[in-house]
Amino acid sequence: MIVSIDVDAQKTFSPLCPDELPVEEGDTIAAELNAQAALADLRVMSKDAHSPAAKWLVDSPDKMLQPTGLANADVTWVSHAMVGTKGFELLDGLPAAWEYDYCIWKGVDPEFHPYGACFHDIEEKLSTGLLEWLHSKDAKTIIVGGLATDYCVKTTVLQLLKGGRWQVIVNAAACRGIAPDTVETAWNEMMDGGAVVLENAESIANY
Ligand code: VGL
Repeated sequence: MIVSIDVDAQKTFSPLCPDELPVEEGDTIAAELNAQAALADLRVMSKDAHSPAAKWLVDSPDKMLQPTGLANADVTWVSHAMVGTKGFELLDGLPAAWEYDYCIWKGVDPEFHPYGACFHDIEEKLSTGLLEWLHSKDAKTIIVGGLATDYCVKTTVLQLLKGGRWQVIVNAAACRGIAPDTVETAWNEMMDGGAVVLENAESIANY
């Protein structure tokens, strides 16, 4: 089985939500995500699904990335992907939520701010069910794209690499990142961990 995963492809991580976490060009990846999904048998999506009661929340981007002291939320972030808001929505051009074969909402608990789609917690003890689901479907190849390269895509890819003997391919054209230096480190970490990073869905089709 080939499985395609759309990681947090939400408006919050795009210029459509300038007061949240606007990743440059974050709103341009839907076509590439659809193209990689066309190569797969099954399609999964994850969403950040946060609460206004989140303990890691700060009121300004200047106060981001400060340690929180919480076990399952490493640093502070501005409000983003609050359930029911525009930022929570999937990018235009993607399927409706119910058209995916498996969906994950993460970061629902106000004490938790996970990055990867495989675990609800940073300590990676509380499964979202994704790894178990992938095993139950006998996944052989997993193609990943989404937002943001340097946080949720990276962590999801590293969790997938540890979680099974499948091949993990990252579609670079379907990813956008927050900051150039952390994006570069993220690509290196993913490749060092064993991920195959390819330019776009067309290169994946020819791989
Ligand atoms: C993300 C930073 C904070 C992501 C989520 O989805 O990559 N990044 N929260």
